[in-house]
Parts: sequence; C-alpha cells; structure tokens
Amino acid sequence: MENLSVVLYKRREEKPKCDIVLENRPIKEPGEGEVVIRMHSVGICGSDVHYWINGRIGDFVVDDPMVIGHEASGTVEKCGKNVSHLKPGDRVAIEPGYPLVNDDFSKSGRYNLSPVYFCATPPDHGNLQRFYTHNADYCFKLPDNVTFEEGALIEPLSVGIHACRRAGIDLGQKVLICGAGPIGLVSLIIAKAMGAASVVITDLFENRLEKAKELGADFTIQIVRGESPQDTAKRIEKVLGGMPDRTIECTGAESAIQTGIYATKSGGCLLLVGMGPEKVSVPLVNAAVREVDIKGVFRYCNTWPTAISMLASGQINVKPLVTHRFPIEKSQEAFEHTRDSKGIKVMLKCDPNDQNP
Ligand code: NAD
Ligand code: 572
Ligand code: ZN
Repeated sequence: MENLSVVLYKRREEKPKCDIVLENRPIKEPGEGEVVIRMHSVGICGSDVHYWINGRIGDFVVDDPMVIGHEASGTVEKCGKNVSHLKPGDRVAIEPGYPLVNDDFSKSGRYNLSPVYFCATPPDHGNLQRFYTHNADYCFKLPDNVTFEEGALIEPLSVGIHACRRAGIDLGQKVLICGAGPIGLVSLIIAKAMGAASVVITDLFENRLEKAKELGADFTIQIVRGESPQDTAKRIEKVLGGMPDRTIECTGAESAIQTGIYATKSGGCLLLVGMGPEKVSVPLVNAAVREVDIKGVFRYCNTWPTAISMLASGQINVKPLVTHRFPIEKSQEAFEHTRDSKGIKVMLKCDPNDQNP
C-alpha cells in the first residue's frame, strides 16, 4: 500500500538546513500494543518549521531523515496484539509523546518528565504521512461530534491545559497572556474556560490580536518595540483594572518575560511556556521580593481525556484556529505559509478520499 510521507532531509547549504521531501515509506507493522492509523489531519507547529529552517532545536539535530508532524488525528486501520480499547474504524487523536521507562515521574503521572518517544523530535519520526504506527495507549477515541481537525488541535490545546493547570487558573482571576500565536490563543481559550474573569493578551501584530478577540480575549495590547517592560506592565494594569494574578508567557522573548515579571501581582504566578534563548536577563529579585512564583512548562501530561470532554460538550471552540488547509502533497507550500506567519494554524490533509475538517 502507498504510504506518502513528508520527510526532512539534512542538506549542506545554509538556510533552510533541511529539504522537505515527499516519499513513499514502508508502513510499520503494528507490534504488541500498537495500532496502524490512517492519518487524516496533521497541524503544522512552529517547531516543525524550526527543524526545516534550522535543522535543529538546541541539542536536537536532524542528522538522519525524519518524518515531520506531531499534531495529528486519524482512523485505526489495524491493531497489533493485546489492544483492547481500540478497533479498526475508530477515529482517534494521537498523543505524540509517551514514556519509555516506568520511572518515578512516569509512576506519579508526570510522564512528560520521563525519557519519552516524541513524534518529530530527533531521532523520533513524526506522523505526517498516509499511515503511521503508534502506541495504542496514547491514541484516544474521538466522539462522533468531534472533528478530525479538533482531534489534531488537542496537541497544542494540551500545552494550554497544562500551563493553565500549573498556573492554578481560578474563578474571577485577572490573567495576562504574552503572545497571540497558536499557543497563546489556546492558553486564552483554556484560561477563560477555567474561570478567568478577564484576560488580556499581547502581541506585536494586529492580525493576531484580532484573532484573540474573536476567541474571547477581554482586552488586547499591541506591543510597541522599544517600550520599557515597566511601561508595558503599567498599560496592562490599566486595562485590567489591577495587576494580573497569573501570567502565561507564550513568546520566549526576553522583553516579554521581563514584562511578565513586572506585570504579575505580588503573590501571583508567571508560567514560562515560550522557549527563546537558553539564557535571558530577567528582574529576578523583583519577582523574589514580591513572591511572584516562576514556573516552567514542558509539554503536557494527562490532557487528552480532558480536551476531548471539553470539545465534545461544546465547552470550548477551537475551530477558528484553523485558517488554512492543504493536501499532504502540497506540504512545502503549507510549511511556507506557517513560516511566513500567514494565518494561525495550517492543517495538512493526509487522506486523498477525505479532505473534510
Ligand atoms: P508563534 O511564534 O506562532 O507565536 C508567538 C507570538 O508571540 C507571535 O504572534 C509573535 O508576534 C508574538 N511575540 C513575539 N515577541 C513578542 C513580544 N515581545 N511581546 C508580545 N508578543 C510577542 O509560536 P507558538 O506556536 O504560539 O508558540 C509559542 C512559544 O511556545 C514558542 O516559543 C514555542 O517554542 C513554545 N512552546 C513551548 C512548549 C513547551 O512545552 N514549553 C510547547 C509548545 C510551544
Ligand atoms: O507540541 C510540542 C511542542 N513543544 C515545543 C515546541 C513546539 N511544540 N517545545 C519547545 C522546544 N522544546 S525542547 O525541549 N525540544 C526541542 C525537545 O527545546 C520542547 C517543547
Ligand atoms: Zn508543537
């Protein structure tokens, strides 16, 4: 059976450091506890584009050809031995990371902190292909009223759920979100669903802030390059009518992290979701003397069942996040769209017989 796959190949010249190659690859037979999935929808993430353009993220280098893609959903085609909760024909959302060892993190439920297999993080292959074989325990059955694209969006949504859980978002809170890219926007959706009373979101670009308003942001602030973080923090306090109890930083930009510290209310909490340079200069003493807790976020754990319930019940609407769709054959064009920040989420359609949402 044909298995068209989108593969990054390292090249010698400067940028981009990888070529996007469409090729036919063998379908991996399902081992014990695995399922083969007929892929339907795969979203493009900023990290996929980063691997294409730079050939690496930090220490994770695309040395060998790597299938790209990790925001995915599809239909079970075949089950390996000892798979009891899924059967061929089931529609599933794929959690791309699963622990490889049963260590203390894994046993206590924080399996994101264990050594993991993670789709499209070298050396692990992703799932932007017609057929992909995955650990069945990390494939979650989708109810009939949840679309494949919503299923694929559970992956970025999970980052927002995990960040808001770690932030302790609660009823009536004021919340600041820095950055209105896909991750800032899913954090906005979840913060509102968890009871935040007023959310302000920042970005450099007006079109991103427009999307944030469409998704329920109470206030938006356009960041002016060169403005001091203290002055930005004052603008944030003014629109919210007080300092934010919680801040979720989704840019990785040094100036936004600085703003996050100055803006957050004493006794509050700042979540670092954005990943920028390894070392940043921040007003740490300002945070310390005001007991502003600073917490990290590494992907997510235990979020797919929550996301599926929220989507199936209509508690949240993520559909407006999808702004572009391309058939898998046009992956190069789709990646160029994400690279050029055209729209928000670009979806690739892997099934030639079903290109629906
Ligand atoms: P993105 O680049 O699409 O969005 C970032 C947004 O921030 C952009 O709209 C940009 O205009 C805006 N921005 C840049 N500088 C700003 C500033 N100084 N103030 C306000 N806004 C500013 O990226 P994304 O897909 O939304 O991801 C956001 C970040 O989250 C990335 O750094 C990504 O690597 C990171 N991420 C982390 C995890 C994790 O596990 N911690 C998981 C997923 C993504
Ligand atoms: O959807 C998962 C995801 N994680 C991202 C970025 C985009 N999408 N992270 C930022 C980069 N890190 S990492 O630790 N790494 C490349 C493994 O620097 C992971 C989380
Ligand atoms: Zn991602």
